[in-house]
Amino acid sequence: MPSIPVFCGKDCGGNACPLTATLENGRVTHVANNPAAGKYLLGCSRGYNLPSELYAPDRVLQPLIRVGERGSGRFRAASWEEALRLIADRLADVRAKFGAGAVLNLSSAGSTSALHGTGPLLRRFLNLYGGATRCTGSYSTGASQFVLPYLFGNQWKTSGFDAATMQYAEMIVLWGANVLEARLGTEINARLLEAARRGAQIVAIDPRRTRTAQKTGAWWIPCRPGADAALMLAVLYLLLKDDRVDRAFVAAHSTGFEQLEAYILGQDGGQARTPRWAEPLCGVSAEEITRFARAYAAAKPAMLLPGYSIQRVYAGEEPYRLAVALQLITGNFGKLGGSTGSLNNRLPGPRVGMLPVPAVPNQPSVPVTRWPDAVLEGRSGGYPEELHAIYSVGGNYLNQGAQITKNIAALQKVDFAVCHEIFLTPTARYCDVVLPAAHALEKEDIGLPWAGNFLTYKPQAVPPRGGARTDYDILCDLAERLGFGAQFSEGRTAAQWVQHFLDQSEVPDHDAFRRSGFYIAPDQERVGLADFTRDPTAHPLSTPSGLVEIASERYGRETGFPAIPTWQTPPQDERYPLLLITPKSPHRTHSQGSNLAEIRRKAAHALDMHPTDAAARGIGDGDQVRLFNAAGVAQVAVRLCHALAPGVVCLPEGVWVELDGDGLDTAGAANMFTCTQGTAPATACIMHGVGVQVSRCPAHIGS
Ligand SMILES: Nc1nc2c(c(=O)[nH]1)N[C@H]1C(S)=C(S)[C@@H](COP(=O)(O)OP(=O)(O)OC[C@H]3O[C@@H](n4cnc5c(=O)[nH]c(N)nc54)[C@H](O)[C@@H]3O)O[C@H]1N2
Ligand SMILES: Nc1nc2c(c(=O)[nH]1)N[C@H]1C(S)=C(S)[C@@H](COP(=O)(O)OP(=O)(O)OC[C@H]3O[C@@H](n4cnc5c(=O)[nH]c(N)nc54)[C@H](O)[C@@H]3O)O[C@H]1N2
Ligand SMILES: [Mo]
Repeated sequence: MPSIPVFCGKDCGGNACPLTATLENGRVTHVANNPAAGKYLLGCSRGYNLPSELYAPDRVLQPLIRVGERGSGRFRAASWEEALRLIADRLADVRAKFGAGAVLNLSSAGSTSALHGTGPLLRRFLNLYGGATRCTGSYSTGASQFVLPYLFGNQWKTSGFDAATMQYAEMIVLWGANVLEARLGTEINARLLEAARRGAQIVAIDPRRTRTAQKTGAWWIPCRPGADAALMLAVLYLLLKDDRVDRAFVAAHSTGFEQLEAYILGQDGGQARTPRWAEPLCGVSAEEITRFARAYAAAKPAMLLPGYSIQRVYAGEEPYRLAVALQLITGNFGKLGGSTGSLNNRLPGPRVGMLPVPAVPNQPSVPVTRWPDAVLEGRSGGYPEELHAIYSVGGNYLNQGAQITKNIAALQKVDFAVCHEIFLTPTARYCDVVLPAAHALEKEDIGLPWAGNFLTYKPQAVPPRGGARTDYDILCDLAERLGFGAQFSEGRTAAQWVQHFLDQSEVPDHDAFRRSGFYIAPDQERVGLADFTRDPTAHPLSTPSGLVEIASERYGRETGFPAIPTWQTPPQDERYPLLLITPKSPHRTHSQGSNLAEIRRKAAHALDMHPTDAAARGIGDGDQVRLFNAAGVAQVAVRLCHALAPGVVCLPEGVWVELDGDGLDTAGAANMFTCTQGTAPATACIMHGVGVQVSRCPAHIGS
């Protein structure tokens, strides 16, 4: 059977995993790992599942124009000509009346590849259109990407590590990182399992004892959500008390440590941030904190791998600043087998061309977390524009953005909303026009990995089903109608762009790359900021001091928050005493697959709850419950779970919301409970550690 190289291009923490597709009678029957990529770069179930997505019976296969109320899901089929004419007319109309900034660009990473990346494609299109309002920050790393430049300057972008260097670690601390289920790069899974087999100590600091923790025999430290900063401060306290601080290393590489030290020791007039102080905050006993601090101090080198979860919480800015401090004062920073404590995936990939996005001077923008507020409040709420239209490509913002009820109101308010989609998602249901987008296996492209020094390639495996078209072709056609077709396409077909990107690349043998689908760059053991660490004078950071700024006066000045990382007590509401976490499902990329029967079966959606919390509410395994807070209410089934810190409930993100007439979500969508306020100062989303309450449904509802 012929098989060809592919990758899925999903924003799943892999993005470009090397895969192959087997074809039988013109149909893709099977997706597997690409043997050309060796034993560490492996795909996962989400990639292997591409064919069931491709051939799903409910794919959108023709342009749809809304005929019912927004959200009703009632559309009529339309010709491409009619749908594109309507969109072009409406976009031209909005621009003429209100200016291009009245369109909100809601693109996301449904596809992440070099040409058909949905983010850059829509940005290029809307920037040439005149500069729509764009979203800044990120649902993924909003708080960390805000603070890391204060610590590292521009070099924050090269502060990650290659997964291959995990082989040198004596201890790997997965701090809120569930990498076997929520990938953070293609290679980490195999490397972590290998490290565990070799006898490296794996520590999992997570409110849940995840499969990652179980499979690696990890030491599980169940920290309460949003309390990592307290736990980190207590660990730092012990390192100070035990005199395990590498003072020469700290002095040579950082500034401001003494300010942090004074704070930790309580010389700021506050309490010393001891393990006893942290215990009630993080739910980990002082003895366990002490055991961990001592083991961490003794392990050389120790790699601290912070998940992105620990910054998607109240005051999520602080844990990343403290993770860096921990790696610095233990001397693990910038060393082979250690890490800087930064986001793992911040290292450059191989040189390759990508779709250019032209800049727009003074482009209006809103923090992504607040997009519905910007629509609902406009200038009166301090936002830069009155937003009249929404263009969404490669995202399911209604479902994936915080506070679903607000998102619905925003989508209801605009004059015009359009999206390109594979499926009729909750967001698509609120659009006026839905255009059928081609699937990953229907497009030729170059894959850009989330982390890793390699590239992948895929030819088109099969032509688009039904009337589907690629986002590139759709936007070319619209650009033509709006008068900037030549600028958008630069006269290139999709295939010519791909060749153009290859011509700009470091890939030496294009034919070999096209055949194998895989190119690997020479250096696979890069350590972020290694040069700086070796010689800080010769390779200074671009911070004011040239060093890592543990205390950043600039941060203090610009944000009004303390120059050093501190503990900030989250607000509490006694009506909502349980802390909800909403992690990734291993079976889905975000909301993708929520509509597919097989994935629904595998993902078996339920609210995980500790038996003690359930018993206190008279709830048994499998019972239907109301999960609620001030933002929303859902009905879900409970699954009793011992592998969860008491006081915490867990509802995986991504399930498509299904509202009944009374505003009750009967599906269990995580963002019914989150809100758009965000962290301060980054205005990044808060999706873990959200206060909720659970009550048993009356029998007649549950049965
Ligand atoms: N399967 C799958 N993998 C993915 C994705 C996906 O959709 N599906 N999406 C990708 C994307 S876009 C991103 S940005 C990354 C995000 O990756 P992360 O943000 O790291 O992923 P999460 O699943 O939110 O959280 C990881 C773990 O942190 C735990 N956790 C939650 N809150 C806290 C806390 O406050 N403290 C601590 N210590 N632990 C906490 C959760 O229980 C979970 O086990 O994942 C990528 N990987
Ligand atoms: N409660 C809670 N909410 C979260 C998170 C959380 O941890 N908890 N995680 C957040 C994070 S880290 C992220 S990154 C966001 C992700 O948020 P989104 O990017 O909105 O998530 P997806 O569900 O992956 O949406 C991608 C959409 O693109 C479509 N698509 C796929 N391929 C293509 C294509 O080639 N063309 C077009 N036009 N469409 C395509 C898919 O069908 C899907 O509907 O969610 C955030 N939301
Ligand atoms: Mo993300």
